[in-house]
Amino acid sequence: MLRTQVAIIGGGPAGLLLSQLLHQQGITSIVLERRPRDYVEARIRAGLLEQQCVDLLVHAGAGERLQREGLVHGGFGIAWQGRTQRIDLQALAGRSVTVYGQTEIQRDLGLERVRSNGDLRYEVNDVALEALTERLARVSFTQDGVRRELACDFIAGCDGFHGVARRSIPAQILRSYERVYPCAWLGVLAEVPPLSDELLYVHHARGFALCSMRSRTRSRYYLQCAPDERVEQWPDERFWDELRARLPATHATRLVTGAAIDKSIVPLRSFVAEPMQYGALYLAGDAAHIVPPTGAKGLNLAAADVRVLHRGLVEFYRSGRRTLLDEYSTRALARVWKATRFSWWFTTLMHRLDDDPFTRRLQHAELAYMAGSAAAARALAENYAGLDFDADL
Ligand code: FAS
Ligand code: PHB
Repeated sequence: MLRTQVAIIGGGPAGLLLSQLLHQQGITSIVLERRPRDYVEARIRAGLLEQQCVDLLVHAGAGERLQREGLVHGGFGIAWQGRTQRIDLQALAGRSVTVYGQTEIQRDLGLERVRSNGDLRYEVNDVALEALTERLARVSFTQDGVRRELACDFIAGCDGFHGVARRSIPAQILRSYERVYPCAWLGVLAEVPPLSDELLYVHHARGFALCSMRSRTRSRYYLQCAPDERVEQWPDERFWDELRARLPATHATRLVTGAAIDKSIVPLRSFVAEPMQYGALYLAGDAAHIVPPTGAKGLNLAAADVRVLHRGLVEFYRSGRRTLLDEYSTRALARVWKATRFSWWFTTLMHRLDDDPFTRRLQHAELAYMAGSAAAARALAENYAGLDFDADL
């Protein structure tokens, strides 16, 4: 029987960041990841980080390349009906954001864990959680065809939306809240210079569009599409034509196109599971909550969960006290619901979710109001840049 202090299910950003932060405090962990390492490191997802998330990665010792190569943005643009407004994050919220791909964060954390002899096990199967309410919890899994058992004090469920951890909480205890949006995002990555120095969020009658980037030579674009569409229906030319059609004329002329090096479609949903703790099991990241990517909150929320959880574990192993651990679910959910509200609001404002002309008028009126109201622009900036970690309750 293997033994560790914290068993971590899932080697995504939440799992690796937790494992690294615990290591820094002398707390042992074993990370169980079902996919191969190169698959996890190649998965194209987030690209925008709150300053507090950057600070946490730096604190974890995985921020050196991020600080060197990340693109710091003091604002972003919103376009609608041919108009463009800049949201000055620095002036309105006193904070900037950083563009740095999740693939890079995954690689940096993976390297840091290997450098400090972290116990990361990739390609494990059939992870099962047991004895969650007993003194020692147990995790069983298959590695290289051998069934193994792991005894631990705590289990961190960092295995994403489709993982096993959340499903290990008894149905009579777990409550789920969900909103599924009638659209998806078609994302393209291309080795072409970005359209502008900052991100641009586009509200258009044909649907939402987002112009983002990964570097000064690599761009990331998203188009709102129908939830049942498939990538095969979107050859590169159709993608660029549709993007150009949704951009303000000034931006459309500057668009540089090229072959897509990655193309994917993700459904849009808001999902929150409560509680985020059951016995020795603590859920963090997408295992407990999903937000539509419009507000760029998914990865940032995962980091915020991990911050609260690792503090609780450190308090426990240092003093035996469980105060922060007992408050974990309440603290984490307070932030999760604020980010869920913000992501729902920004998605509803910027997407074409119905064909009702009244809705359209409301969206335009809210965008025009925001263009003329510092208070409204500040509310957007505060949420987008990230609410204070310590104001979570
Ligand atoms: P992950 O899903 O990343 O990791 C979970 C891991 O657990 C995976 O590696 C999985 O293989 C593993 N696993 C699952 N089941 C298992 C099992 N039974 N046993 C062992 N391992 C198991 N967020 C932002 O903040 N900003 C953005 O700009 C942004 N853009 C996004 C764009 C897209 C297209 C998508 C899809 C998401 C985006 N997100 C964004 C959200 C995204 O970044 C997630 O929030 C983030 O990956 C969450 O990290 P984890 O909680 O670690 O979950
Ligand atoms: C991205 O670059 O992938 C990205 C940026 C901002 C978002 C969503 C995705 O809101």
